Amino acid sequence: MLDDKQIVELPAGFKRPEGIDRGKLEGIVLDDKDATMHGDWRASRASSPFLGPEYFHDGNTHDRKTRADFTVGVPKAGRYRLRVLYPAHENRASNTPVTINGTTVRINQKKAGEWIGPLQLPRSFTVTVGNEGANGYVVIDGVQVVEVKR
Ligand SMILES: [Ca+2]
Repeated sequence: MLDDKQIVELPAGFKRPEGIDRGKLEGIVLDDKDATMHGDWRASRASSPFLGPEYFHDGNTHDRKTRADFTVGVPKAGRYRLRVLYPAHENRASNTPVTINGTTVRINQKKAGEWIGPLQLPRSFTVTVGNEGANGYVVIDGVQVVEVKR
């Protein structure tokens, strides 16, 4: 039996049952760890499902300094739709700002990730999730980008 105080390390490659396997998602999928994070992001696993080992939230600070920049590379310029991945919850912001290649839209994180687009995008672009003006927790778990074929 394990002592209560003992910390159990999960073996490398172990997948938590509530986690999303990025290999099963369509398109290009970045995890939060692939982003360049600025400010005060806090790791959590309290809500599920989530991608990879965890997700991050901003502590509901709407401090305007906490943001994450996902640099996305796609095979060719074209039309893509994308969504920010996060476990939805009632305490999330309903107006989280997401800036894609310079254009800002607001997403409702109380509900599961809605697709944004299709957008005409270059081979490399940035998806920034910030917390300026947010009215609840801003949460990042990953970004999914899917080509829109005619
Ligand atoms: Ca994640």
